[in-house]
Amino acid sequence: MKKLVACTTQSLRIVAFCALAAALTIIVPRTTNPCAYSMSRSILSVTGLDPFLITCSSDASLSDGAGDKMKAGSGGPIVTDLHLCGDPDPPDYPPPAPFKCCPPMISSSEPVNFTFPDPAEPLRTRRPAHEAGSDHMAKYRRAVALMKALPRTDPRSFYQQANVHCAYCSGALRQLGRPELPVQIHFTWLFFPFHRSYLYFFERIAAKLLGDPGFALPFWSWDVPEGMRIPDEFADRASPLYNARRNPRHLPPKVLDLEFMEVENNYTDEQQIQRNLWVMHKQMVTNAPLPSLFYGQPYRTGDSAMPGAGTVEVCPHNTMHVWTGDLRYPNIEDMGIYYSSGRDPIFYTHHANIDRLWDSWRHIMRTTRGNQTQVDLTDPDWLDASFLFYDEDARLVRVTVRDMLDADKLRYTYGGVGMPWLNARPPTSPGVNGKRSRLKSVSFPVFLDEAVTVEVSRPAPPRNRQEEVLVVEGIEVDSADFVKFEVYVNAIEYHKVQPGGRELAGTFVTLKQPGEEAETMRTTMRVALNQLLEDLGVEGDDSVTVTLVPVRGKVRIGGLRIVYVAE
Ligand SMILES: [Cu+2]
Repeated sequence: MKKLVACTTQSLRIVAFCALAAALTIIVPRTTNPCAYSMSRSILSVTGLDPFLITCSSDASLSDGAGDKMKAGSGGPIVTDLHLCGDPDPPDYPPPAPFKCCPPMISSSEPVNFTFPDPAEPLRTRRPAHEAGSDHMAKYRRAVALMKALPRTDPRSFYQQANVHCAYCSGALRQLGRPELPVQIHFTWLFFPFHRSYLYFFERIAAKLLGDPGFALPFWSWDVPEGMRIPDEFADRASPLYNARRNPRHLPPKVLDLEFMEVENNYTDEQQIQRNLWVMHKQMVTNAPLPSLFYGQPYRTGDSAMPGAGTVEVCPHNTMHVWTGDLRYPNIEDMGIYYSSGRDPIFYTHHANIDRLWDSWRHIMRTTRGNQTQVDLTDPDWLDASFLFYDEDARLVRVTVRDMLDADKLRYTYGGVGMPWLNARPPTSPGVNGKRSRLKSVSFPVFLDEAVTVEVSRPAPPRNRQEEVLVVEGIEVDSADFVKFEVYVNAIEYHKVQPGGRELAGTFVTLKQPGEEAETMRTTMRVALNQLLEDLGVEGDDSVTVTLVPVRGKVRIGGLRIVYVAE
């Protein structure tokens, strides 16, 4: 926790940063015209990678409805602009090779607004990668080979495609209107739509290079027993899908651990598969009964990065990144850290599964709560948030979240696997709640050096049925580290809970962050309680005991409270 407690250095840096930001505010007029940002353009021109001319967008090309709000300086949808791209924040440990990640600026780099594909286009069916040897895996292999063969200056090359992820999560891209703030698409409500649009263009580029308009990405179905290993194709050293920077202990036939955090467990394959199914059930069903709990927290222009992640992003998304990455590297390249994860061809199949789970979650919500259930967020700052991608013809396209809500309109679907975790409700462990009367009083904030148990009172419920949510507030972690802690409910003797059992209400996991500007990551976590309290048979209690258990890394917790949420 050296960085969290080194207050003096930290404050000096903050003062220096604020002074710089204030100076920037004077030098850089807050306008939607990126040409005004002479400083960021000069930063861009020294990044050195891209030999193309920098062209200036006109105001008109950016007028996607966000411009007026931008002038206010805060609030409004997050809008990105390639002209506001600079050096990424370096990771805390020296990377295996220096890197930059701004997309190339080609002379035609004026964004066009996204248009939907022709409804007559064949529907692409993404299929599971564990069907190794099948045609579609052979096509994916060939597509990656073709992308790798393109020159690095081509925005459709594998090198540049990998850099897209880096640019959107390593501090390289800045918020239009607030250039002192990075665009970070993780730990926010942008997580699902950003990655959907990223894969959409990646897939179409692959299809074009293959000359196969029906090409569909395979997905790594790590949530179903047959898919709970690295698919064989990725482990073939002769394949372009191979990546040397993966955990050598996790090659097939090793069964994956959806809650992995650096330490191997000694479960049998059967136990591991069962626990993986419980994790899936918690993250997809019981912990995600509301859109905000599934998608993540609001993130608008002017906001600090990483306000809070949705259930699936934290786990299994983050945990699978760490499980796949190579622990012999201190940053866990390639998959275990944001800047390099797109370099591993398995990333796109991992995220296709995340994207599939987005659709699965909507399906579950509609089948359990009725077709009229509102499954998408309705906030215009979510719907109008926009990202830039190069398409299969190397045209720069501005795409909004609103464009990405209907996979059918995007002409793709998923097939080949079911939801075996749908009814995999984890077991309870009776008699683990010890004696509340012996609890020590806790004053927040607390450093999680050891497990902390707190009695949290439940406010009087509103008359209409709403979701009761435990909010873990003011979480602070050292960005240089990756961190995991667990949240148990009514399990003071948490070590007696069956691994993966019901009292383990939630798991918090971060990936390592780039350093510099954000040495401390501040975020929040939310745990849905209705189903949990029903399963534990304690719906009538006035309070619950919450035990926070550190697993990996150092973390400070600002407080705990219970709220009721209606959506
Ligand atoms: Cu990811």
